[in-house]
Amino acid sequence: EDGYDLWLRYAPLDSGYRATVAPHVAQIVAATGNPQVDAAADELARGLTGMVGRAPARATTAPVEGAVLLATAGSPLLAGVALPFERLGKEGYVVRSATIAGKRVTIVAGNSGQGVLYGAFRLLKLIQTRQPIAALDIVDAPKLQVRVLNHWDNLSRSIERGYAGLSLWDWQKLPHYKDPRYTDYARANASIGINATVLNNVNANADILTPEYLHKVAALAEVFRPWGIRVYLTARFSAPIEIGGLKTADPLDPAVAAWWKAKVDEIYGIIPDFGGFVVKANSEGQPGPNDYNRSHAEGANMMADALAPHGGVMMWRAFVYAAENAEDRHKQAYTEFKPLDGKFRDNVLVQVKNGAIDFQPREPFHPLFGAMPRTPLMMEFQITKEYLGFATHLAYLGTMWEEVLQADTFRPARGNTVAKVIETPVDAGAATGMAGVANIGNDRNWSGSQFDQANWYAFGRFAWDPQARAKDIAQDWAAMTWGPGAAAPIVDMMMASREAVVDYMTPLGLGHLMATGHHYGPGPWVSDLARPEWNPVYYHKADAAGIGFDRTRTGSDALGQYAPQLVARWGNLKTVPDSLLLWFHHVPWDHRMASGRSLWDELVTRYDTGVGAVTAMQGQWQGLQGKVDPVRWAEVRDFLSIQHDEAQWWRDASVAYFQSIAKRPLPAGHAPPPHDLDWYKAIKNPHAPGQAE
Ligand code: BDP
Repeated sequence: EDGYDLWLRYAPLDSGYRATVAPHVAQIVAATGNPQVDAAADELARGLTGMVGRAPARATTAPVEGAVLLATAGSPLLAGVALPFERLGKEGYVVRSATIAGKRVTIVAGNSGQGVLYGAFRLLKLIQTRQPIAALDIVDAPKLQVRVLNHWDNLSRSIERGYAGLSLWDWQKLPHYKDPRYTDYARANASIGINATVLNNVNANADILTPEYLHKVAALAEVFRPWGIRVYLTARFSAPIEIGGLKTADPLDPAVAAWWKAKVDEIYGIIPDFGGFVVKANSEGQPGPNDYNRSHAEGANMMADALAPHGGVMMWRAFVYAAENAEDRHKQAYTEFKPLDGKFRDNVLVQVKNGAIDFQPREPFHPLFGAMPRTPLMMEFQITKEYLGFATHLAYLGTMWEEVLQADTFRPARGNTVAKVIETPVDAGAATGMAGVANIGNDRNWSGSQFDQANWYAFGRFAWDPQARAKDIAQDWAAMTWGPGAAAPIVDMMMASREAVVDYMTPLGLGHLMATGHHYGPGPWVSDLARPEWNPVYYHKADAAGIGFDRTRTGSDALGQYAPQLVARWGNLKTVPDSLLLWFHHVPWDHRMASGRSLWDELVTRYDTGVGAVTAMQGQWQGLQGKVDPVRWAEVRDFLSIQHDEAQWWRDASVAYFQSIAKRPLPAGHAPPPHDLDWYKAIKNPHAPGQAE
């Protein structure tokens, strides 16, 4: 095993459990003709063959004792059975044990083929995780409508911030050759409820919208369709100029609107179930409506109007910060978007990043959540670990996502968590969604490491249910991916892993301290980049007096963008959690922490705690030797040793640098960095993967 099979390994069951399953999976009955029901039946057959050891019989009618029945509402197969279709929505399912015409069967039903498909994967998961399946009654439906991966894939097949090889999309061979891997990609996504994919980078190339590429995109859409996945594209705002021959991309120019309308009509002519667009506008050099003194709403609405007649969705990113803007970067998206609340069309989803700044190992939730009650907001998580050690460091992001989703916005009142904000439609017709920046490439193991598969998996689960719990998800993933016997210690490793990264990279609310270019190694000293907010010194503001970014009223007052309850809690040194201390406050080095240590001593202690946590993971993994398959085991062992060395590097470089400013001795029992600061500063990493093109 090399990881290619992901969590869909379908390894043989032990005989005891198999004996309880086999009588309930004797036959698969599915009326054919619905491509998604057919996909469900094929997947079920594949999974059962692997796990039970023999292929179940297939039929279209006449279930035998122990059949699994796959059917949509209204199917004659379900005649006489009352099922709660009204609770399932478009994509939900019921999995229920029942007796039909004297035969015991398991029903997997939905209002659509897609619901049936998700139900089939649920049944497979029950077996993969060794649950009893004799008396099932499960009803489930996704809480969000658009559950989408954002691939940051360039047409050259390089991937921005991707650490798992090249893009899966082999544009040169498409549309003629459809790599079988596209189907496996779609299966994996369907298994976790992902129903949409944006194929290309948010830093977009307009060529994707030319007919040549649209036919290639159509070929992918065709492969994905039976798996319930719609294709979306990023649209470069200046495409009317670049590929349309117009002189302007001004959203209020009728010729521009007409160009987009014709372009969208053309796309739907080629891809009838095309999902829509994602746009990154006026951010990091991308063109946008501000170039013409138009607002983000005017830009988004113009494109949304072109999509609306086809049912298309316009995902407009709120990740904006401008070179000429001296405002704290934390504040800029809120400043720009909050006044636009209620001004976006119904089919616009404003896509808000996790963290006001940029996907750091820990940030407070983005203040836009809860602040735009009349605008559909979708969450954007980064699955690819740009700021958490790429694919080589083991960091399970489920805990981070749960922390953010369960954060209380206190808007309009206590209890309105980020999860509730994104799952509650702002009005009857409004869309909901969650986006994840994909960590997938053409590496055999898809994600660049075995454990990064867990983040892809967890993203799907949270997009299905933002109230899900990281631990439950880790348990399922570990059991399916490594086998139920190995799951418990693996879950322990996963649950502690993200905090370890926080500790050895950016403890106590620090953030964005990465070296130039690659975001991999430490560079807290960097101060020579063109824009102030690209420099780590901008974020930590360490000086002789202390460290941290004063974002209270005496500083940038970014804190003022949150609800008053949070202003009170986070604005007070006595009540702000340690985890956000330096995010919001500039704190004297000798400040007394809850632990009783001085801030300086605490900082050093945290760095060492982080390194120690990686040592602990190495020990836990050692204990799994022989309990999981050898090739994957060895790979993880070796990656953990990379992580250990690099955690130490982060710790040593950071301690050396901050000590040069704090000018305090290390607390007792903490070793000095083995080299001087200049040695760490001299380390360059010019070939770190995943750099921007
Ligand atoms: C930043 C990445 C950059 C992306 C940008 C974005 O470093 O490569 O283009 O996010 O989300 O974190 O647009």
